[in-house]
Amino acid sequence: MSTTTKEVSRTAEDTLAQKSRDSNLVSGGHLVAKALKNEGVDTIFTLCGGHIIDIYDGCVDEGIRVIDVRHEQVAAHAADGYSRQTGKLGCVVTTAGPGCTNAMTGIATAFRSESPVLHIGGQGALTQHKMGSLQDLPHVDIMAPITKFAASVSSTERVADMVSMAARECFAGAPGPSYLEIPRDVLDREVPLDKAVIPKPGHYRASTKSIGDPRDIETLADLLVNAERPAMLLGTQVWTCRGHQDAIDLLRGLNIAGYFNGSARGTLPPGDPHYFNRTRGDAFKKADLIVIVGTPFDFRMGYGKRLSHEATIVQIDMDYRTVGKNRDVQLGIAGDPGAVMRAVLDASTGRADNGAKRRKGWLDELRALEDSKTEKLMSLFRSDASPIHPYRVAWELNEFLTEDTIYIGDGGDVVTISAQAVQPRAPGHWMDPGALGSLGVGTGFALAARLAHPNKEVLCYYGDGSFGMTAFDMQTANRFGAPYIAVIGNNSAMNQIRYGQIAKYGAQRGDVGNLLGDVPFSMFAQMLGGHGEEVRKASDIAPALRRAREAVNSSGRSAVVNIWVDPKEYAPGTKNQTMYK
Ligand SMILES: Cc1ncc(C[n+]2csc(CCOP(=O)(O)OP(=O)(O)O)c2C)c(N)n1
Ligand SMILES: [Mg+2]
Repeated sequence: MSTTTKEVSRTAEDTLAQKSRDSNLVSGGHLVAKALKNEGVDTIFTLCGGHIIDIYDGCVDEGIRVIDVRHEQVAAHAADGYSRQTGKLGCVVTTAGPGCTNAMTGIATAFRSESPVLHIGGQGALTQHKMGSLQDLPHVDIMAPITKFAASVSSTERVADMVSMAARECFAGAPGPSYLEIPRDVLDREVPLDKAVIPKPGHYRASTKSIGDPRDIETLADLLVNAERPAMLLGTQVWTCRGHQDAIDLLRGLNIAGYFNGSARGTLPPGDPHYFNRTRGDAFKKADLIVIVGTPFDFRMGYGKRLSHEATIVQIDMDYRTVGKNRDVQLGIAGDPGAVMRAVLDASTGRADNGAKRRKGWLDELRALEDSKTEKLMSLFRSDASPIHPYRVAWELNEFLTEDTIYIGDGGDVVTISAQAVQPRAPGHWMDPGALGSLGVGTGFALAARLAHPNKEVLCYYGDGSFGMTAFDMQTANRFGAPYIAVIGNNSAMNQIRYGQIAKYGAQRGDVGNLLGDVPFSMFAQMLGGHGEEVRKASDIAPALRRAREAVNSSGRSAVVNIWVDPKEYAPGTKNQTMYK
């Protein structure tokens, strides 16, 4: 150690000693960490910057894990993913200016997916307000339209109070993100501990497990008990509010056909008598009662237009504003989906006849249709074609999943196709970007899922376009002992968009702005010390996946299986351009 270094470290020690003497003082960054701890946050995702370092120092004191990534977009997706996996508040901390703007896609994704994520961002000192300080931007104005709450903190005494306030806002109605800007001098300043407002854990929140109007519970119980052909669609909120067991009990108790989308995929495993997958459109045309739970009538639902006009429609949602939007409903309930479904089950139990037996024929009819639809897809799923058919990859992925594999889809056409085959085996084991459709979510989600569940396997299926967006944080996953299996459906293009271009402008002019070239991504994993391989034959997919699993488990490094798929094959939705309809 040189003399200068010694001097520096002695000075640092002195400062620390000084700090411990002034234990009645607390800085803004330490107040952030205290409030996060009180909120149950055990991990923050971040990329450093001079404006925010005092938060890290506070996290050291509070025992909060600091996961530093290489791009703020990944930090925000990881905070979202961590929240999805733990059921608690996710937290991303970014520096001022570009730190904030880089994280915006992740926050916007959480906004459209209704994930409770707190984004804390740095800002120039209040004393330099509007003077043109480094990285100064109007963060609050920028973040307001994509958050439930966006504010700046103007006094150190209020830092913890406002962190708690922003966190509370994340859980108002349907969850979502909040943004809190903390100017540098507010964050660094020390104030007497007894002057700081620190809401007491467990004393600044109400339960949000509302059942709505109790009379509506009775009405819905009546409707369900009397329905001949009921179908339920369970969406992301069912998982967000951890209402999956309530959903399962209701489906089983009343013998109802269940369909699942978004994060609710995996609520029931394939093979369960109440799990249906391929017949949603048929059920929605023929059902006499359709109950939509925790998912809006947005583009994924054809804005509600594809539901039978003869059926009685019931919508349950955490957001009052979502109920009845885009599509009339006969009954709307604003409340916690799990609590509502439990109350409806309770209200229908004990009735002389809950209609369960009567519905056997309806479920049998759907099951037969379901089986014949699967049968029709089998030739694609089993295809030996060369180049590899993307349906075959999807099928192999499904075969490969275990009860403990968290599956993440991040890509265009290949991932759309995978949704037809991949059926997660347990609740919470499916992650997708949600309604924002943001490519690049995969790496942050994978990192977060593995950190939240160190004993589970994480597999992310990427398109080659998506992989290129955020893959560098695979190194972060390796660095923090959170390795995962990356599978790439590589068609050397942004194929989902390319299809529409070719259809509209012809083959000659259709390849503009969408060809990516052939990249042997296996070498990327190898560069990071992990296992990587290229797959060009359908029969090689399964063994390659097994080797990747073994390599991740034995080396602690992420693996890449780069599968070359046929760029001329597309998903039916891509061919019909249904995403724009
Ligand atoms: C961040 C972002 N940019 C652009 C798009 C538009 N987009 C949707 S699918 C797609 C192609 C994705 O390519 P790839 O991941 O390789 O999957 P492929 O369609 O080729 O299977 C693009 C660019 C988007 N959804 N998100
Ligand atoms: Mg591609």
